[in-house]
Amino acid sequence: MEIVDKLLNHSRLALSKAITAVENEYDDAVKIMTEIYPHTGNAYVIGITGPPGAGKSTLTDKLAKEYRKRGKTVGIVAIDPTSPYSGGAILGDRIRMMDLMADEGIFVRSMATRGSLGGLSQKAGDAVKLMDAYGMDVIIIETVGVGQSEVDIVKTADTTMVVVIPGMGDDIQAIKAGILEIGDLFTINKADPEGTDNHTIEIDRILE
Ligand SMILES: Nc1nc2c(ncn2[C@@H]2O[C@H](COP(=O)(O)OP(=O)(O)OP(=O)(O)O)[C@@H](O)[C@H]2O)c(=O)[nH]1
Ligand SMILES: [Mg+2]
Repeated sequence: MEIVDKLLNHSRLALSKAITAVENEYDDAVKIMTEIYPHTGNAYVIGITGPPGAGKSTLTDKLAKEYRKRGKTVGIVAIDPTSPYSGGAILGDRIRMMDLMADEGIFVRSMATRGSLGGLSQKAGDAVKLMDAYGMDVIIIETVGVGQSEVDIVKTADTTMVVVIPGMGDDIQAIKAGILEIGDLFTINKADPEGTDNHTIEIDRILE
């Protein structure tokens, strides 16, 4: 297919269109995925999840910049949270990542949940494969980890990072069943206030 040839030849427009095809379940989506499949499997995939406002986008931005410094290309799939959690987050993410978009070695794509997460983990997974086939060295998926679907989205990553913030002990208990079990890395973010060491101990105890 022409779109696949273009994508493999590093056309950002073709990559963008292919993700749109997958996202909207266009007729050619399955064929695109079949054709790109042999070109996948080279990227390192990082899943970042955690509660709303924990600082996931900020970390994604910094990680992407650090990888660029080391000469790696980076794809970012940001799953937009649904409105009950943070209505302004979509715009916030886009603005924060604006300076990344000027860099040819970075490709940022937001995928909306549109109120339902049905099928989204498959679509996000396909978006990752498309960026992989395009040739991105590292792909970061950011999602707000509050339920099973979000967990499904990140658990296929090579490394999964759960971002938590101090002083959310009860919340951690509540989300334990979902996200704490899938984390390879636990990042205690916004660690400026006092008592952060206690938080580390708290997480250690929950993980036992
Ligand atoms: N004090 C402090 N603030 C931070 C830190 N990291 C991020 N923030 C701020 O916290 C706010 C939320 O950060 P985001 O990176 O948007 O958090 P997020 O987890 O992506 O948020 P959602 O995608 O809406 O769930 C922003 O105003 C950041 O500037 C940190 O380490 N310390
Ligand atoms: Mg975010």
